[in-house]
Amino acid sequence: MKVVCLSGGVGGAKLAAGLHDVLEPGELTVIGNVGDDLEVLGLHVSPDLDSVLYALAGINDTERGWGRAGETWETLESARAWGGEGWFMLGDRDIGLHLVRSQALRDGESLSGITARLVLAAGLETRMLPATDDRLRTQLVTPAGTFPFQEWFVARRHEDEVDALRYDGADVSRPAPGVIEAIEGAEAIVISPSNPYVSIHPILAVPGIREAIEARRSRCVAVSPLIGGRAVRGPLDRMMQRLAGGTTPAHVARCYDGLLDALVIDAVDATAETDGAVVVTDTLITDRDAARRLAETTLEATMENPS
Ligand code: FO1
Repeated sequence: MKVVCLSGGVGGAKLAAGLHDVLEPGELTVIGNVGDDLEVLGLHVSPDLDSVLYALAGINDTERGWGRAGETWETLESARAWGGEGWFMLGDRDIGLHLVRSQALRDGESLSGITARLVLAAGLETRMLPATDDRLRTQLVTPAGTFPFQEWFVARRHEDEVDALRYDGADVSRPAPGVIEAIEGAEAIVISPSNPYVSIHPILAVPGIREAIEARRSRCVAVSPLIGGRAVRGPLDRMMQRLAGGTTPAHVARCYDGLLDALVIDAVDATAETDGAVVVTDTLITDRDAARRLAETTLEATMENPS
């Protein structure tokens, strides 16, 4: 069964790992958000692609949610001591990947090209595609000014309320090679339980991607990132209140207007306001087993007409 998963952030990586486990090798294509990418200490960092790569390979830090397990921070400490930027926590093991990717990009390789090589080096058969090889950067418009994603999220601890978002570069970006073909050839499309505004909308902002999903022949199912109106982690509930006017499953579904055949929601939301078909299950991904169970339920929802 060919499955495409749109993924960003920690929730995306968790569900992608579950899908990876329950599907046959080679059946899954993950399309990852690049709106969070940044250049820091001369390195190109693609946090959302890396979260998926590390989770699939089983080398992710499950406590922190991002980066590698068993991480040390000597290089960053040294850089800080030499007057370098120290606000974005790059671990020693993580930096190894950023060095390889940054060199490849400097040598003219595309982001999708180097991502494919990293996946191969990790021994994975899942396909991982950045939404675009072009420069696309999410900007948060707040009462305190407009900030690139990581500056708002990490440096300013996402404390500023968000009035609007911009996906700089999206209008002139092109889908990375293979993205449209993967969507067109998919037998199921899954939108992971990621923040719609900062993780999924930047993918959909790449011209051609939303249109390809709208024209799908397969079913498209999203997993709600909210449980009982609250984000599992991060600022999504506050953002939804301000930008969408609420945090019910109906508000989540409206973030994906025209794209969904069903929304997978948690049992605690079973009686909340919905908009369209819903599938009710336990959506909290506490470990890899929970990820597999949610992946299976989500795939079932892509195969049948839920009531
Ligand atoms: N998140 C933080 O809250 N603080 C950090 O210093 C930080 C560093 C970091 C380094 C590499 C990486 O792949 C992810 C990192 N993250 C950090 C997570 C990242 O900011 C977010 O999880 C995603 O961008 C949200 O989608």
